[in-house]
Amino acid sequence: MTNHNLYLRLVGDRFEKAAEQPFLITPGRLPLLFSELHRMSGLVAARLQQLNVGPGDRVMVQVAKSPESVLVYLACLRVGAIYIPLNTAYTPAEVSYFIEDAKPQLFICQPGERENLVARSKAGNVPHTRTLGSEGDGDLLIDVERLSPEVPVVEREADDLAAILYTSGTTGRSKGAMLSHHNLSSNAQVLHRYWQWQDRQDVLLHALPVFHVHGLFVALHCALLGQSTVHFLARFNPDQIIDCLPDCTVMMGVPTFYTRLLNDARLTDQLCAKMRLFISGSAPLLAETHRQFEQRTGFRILERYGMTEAGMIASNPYQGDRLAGTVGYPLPGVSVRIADNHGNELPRGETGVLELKGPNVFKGYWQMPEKTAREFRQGGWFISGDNAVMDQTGRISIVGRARDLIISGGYNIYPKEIEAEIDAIPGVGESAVIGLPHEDFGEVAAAIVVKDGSRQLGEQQIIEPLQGRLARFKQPKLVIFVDELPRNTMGKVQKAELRETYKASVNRP
Ligand code: MCA
Ligand code: AMP
Repeated sequence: MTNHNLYLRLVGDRFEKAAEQPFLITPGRLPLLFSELHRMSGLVAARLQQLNVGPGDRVMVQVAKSPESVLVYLACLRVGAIYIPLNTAYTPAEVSYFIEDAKPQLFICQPGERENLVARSKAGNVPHTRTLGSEGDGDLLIDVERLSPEVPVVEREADDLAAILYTSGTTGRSKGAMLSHHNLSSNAQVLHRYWQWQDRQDVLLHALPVFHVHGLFVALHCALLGQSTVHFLARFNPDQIIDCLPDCTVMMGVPTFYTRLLNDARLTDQLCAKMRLFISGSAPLLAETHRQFEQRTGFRILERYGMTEAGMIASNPYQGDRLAGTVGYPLPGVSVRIADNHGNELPRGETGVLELKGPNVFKGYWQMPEKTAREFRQGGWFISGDNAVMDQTGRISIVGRARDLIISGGYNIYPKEIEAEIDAIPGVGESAVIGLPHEDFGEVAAAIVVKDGSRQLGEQQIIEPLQGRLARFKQPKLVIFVDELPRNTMGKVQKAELRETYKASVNRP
């Protein structure tokens, strides 16, 4: 049997004879070298085995971005475990749900969160809880050097799961998108070719979080396939970005990265002299940002489109027109069609829901077969939930969302989840959470609240109870009280009308 384990493609023993080339350069730390990658992921894999983590077991991870966190990911692949990264902003209450749902064999959290989370792990019957800090500290890796790194790469079939990434749902309940070894390796190989990755020469600027597809798979997989050195920054810090840019050739970011860089006078064409490619995705890039960026640096940002359930789906061409406001063409091997609400393909030029098929499309939602079935059309087309239009040449523009979703600084916020929390606050009659334009984050969540008259309510009485229940980025940045919500004749809340009414309410960060 062919071993489809993604680890073999990404690392294997490909780099053992590599010269001392850095893989991850992290400020203030010694670089993690390519030549060390197989041995070090072997040590972590040996630790996982000591904790009885084997093929098919889930390893849930809520840790700071660090070279060690990448080693944990690679070690999971190597032993055939399923990697489940969580946003570090999630509260213990949110994490409890994921633990309950995924039933991990091992949960790894930040050392400072241990107290908060061990009880949750126990309640969820997680056999092992360990800690990992941003410097590799914590108890996960204690004495790991004493173990043998000779851990074989477990045989995996193409459809075996490599990772589960949680994505919120329109019902408010998070769903685990199951991604197979083949989903991830096929997408990585396509991107590596499509963006003309320069093997051993590209240097990647990485300031994205590593718990989402963008920072974890798109960026790191391309770097591994291309044996690229990565400036691996904990977060988007303008000073560090400006410091690193002269040494880099590729940057991937969400639109907020680009608007923030444009607000920094230090961004010049000279600073980007070595750069080859700026890529944007996860949220719509404004045409104005595209234009200003080109004016300032000479680079036309390459915008691409993807989603957790399918990795990357479409991209502007590497060579050829990178058009602002479009996400380019379906990637090789990916089929895209624009359909009406019943799954009938629409003629070019008409707006409808984007549906897709291809080796990148996930295996379904973890333990939700019915939900999974509802998201696919006959013939295997996955319904993306994005509204789009395709021109005569096949070029795609995303024009809106069929589902109720806010994208803030590249993070998804599902209004339903926030509304459920707000509606539970005493004194609230009902609420509607909408996305409003915001200069820095693109859009942010705002809550429109109707009181029930039983008690005095101000903004603080709405926000306060959300602390500890919802991650900060999901919490409304503005609360507006109204007498009633606008509804249509069917009784449905008219969110478009609310968005229009309050569109200028939050603007500056
Ligand atoms: C932080 N805050 C936010 C956000 N980020 N609020 C709304 N939206 C956000 N995205 C809040 C914090 O809770 C805090 O609130 C305050 O803003 C400042 O937080 P800080 O951590 O300093 O913010 P930052 O470091 O400046 O981060 C902003 C950021 C970051 C750089 C835009 O959110 C980011 O890296 N986003 C990228 C997300 C991403 O990778 N998305 C890809 C997923 P307070 O002060 O009140 O406590 S999508 C995907 O993977 C698909 C497949 C795709 O197509 O790529
Ligand atoms: P996620 O579920 O976090 O993977 O987010 C995926 C969603 O992000 C997609 O369904 C789109 O709505 C949005 N998205 C990603 N890339 C783009 C883009 N380039 N333009 C517009 N929306 C995007």
